[in-house]
Amino acid sequence: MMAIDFKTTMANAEFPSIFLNASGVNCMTVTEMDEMINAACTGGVVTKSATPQQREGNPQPRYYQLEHGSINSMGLPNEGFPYYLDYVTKEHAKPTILSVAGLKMSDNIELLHKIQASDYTGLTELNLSCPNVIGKPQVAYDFEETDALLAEIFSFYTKPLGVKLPPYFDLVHFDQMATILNKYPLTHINTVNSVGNGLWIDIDTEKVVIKPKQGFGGLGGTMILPTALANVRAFRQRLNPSIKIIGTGGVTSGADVFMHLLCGADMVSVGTALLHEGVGIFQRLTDELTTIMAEKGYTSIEDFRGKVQDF
Ligand code: OXC
Repeated sequence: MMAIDFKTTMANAEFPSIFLNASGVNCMTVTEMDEMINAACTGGVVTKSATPQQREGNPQPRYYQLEHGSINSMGLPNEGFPYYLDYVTKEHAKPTILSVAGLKMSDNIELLHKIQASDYTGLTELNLSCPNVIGKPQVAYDFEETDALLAEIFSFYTKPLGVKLPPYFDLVHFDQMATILNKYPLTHINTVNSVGNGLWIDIDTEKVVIKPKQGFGGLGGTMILPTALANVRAFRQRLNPSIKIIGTGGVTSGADVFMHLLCGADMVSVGTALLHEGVGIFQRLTDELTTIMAEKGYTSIEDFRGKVQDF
């Protein structure tokens, strides 16, 4: 099979492949982040979303595998911002994306001030969409607050910055959010975070399957693929071409990757399936995508990216 070049660039970063981990999976510790960097066919690594201080997260059990995906309510367990800033500031063989998640608006501003003042020059992604922090809503469901936050951030922030979005389910919401995002010099959006506050029940015990929030948690994996594709497609149709898209959600095969790319994704990240299969998944996805492209006579992603056809 002919090898295809999957290199891609975003802002000042040159990724050797389009594949990333979804933040939260395989990226909590230096060992896990190094494993992502060193694995075959990965583009680099996205860190676990960093909060200002180290956090234990929500009580266990907080992750459960479902037949068609997963439900989680981790609650942003992480080693704290200084740990991840230190990691990304060091030299690595592949680019890094520093994911940050303030627990309140002033945290987000403060974290970005710290990155601005630091030696880190790479990409940062502001997580506006964690559904699992008890008592905190997903920021990007509040359109006015998101607009005000980005206005404040871009009054001082000059380094490459993207945002991680929750899934939207209404075409008017895509219009409204895209109008807001298009006002700012964002490098990218990452769409979608988990589908917030699903619920699953074990019929033997008649109990919910995770402990936090009485069992409510974010859904990931195969069952959210159509939602992820819709979000990638809807934003690609509405965002300035300068804002790139990392497609996240429901990828378990090369065919799923192909669909994300047809919808307009520039890079593709993998969460639930990476957790179950390990970093070897990126070689498999690359092989499967290469086979599909070869069958169709495509030699580059640019031959079909964003070119999904209407009926
Ligand atoms: N999305 C997040 O942004 N964070 C994690 N889970 C999720 O689905 C978490 O830590 O709860």
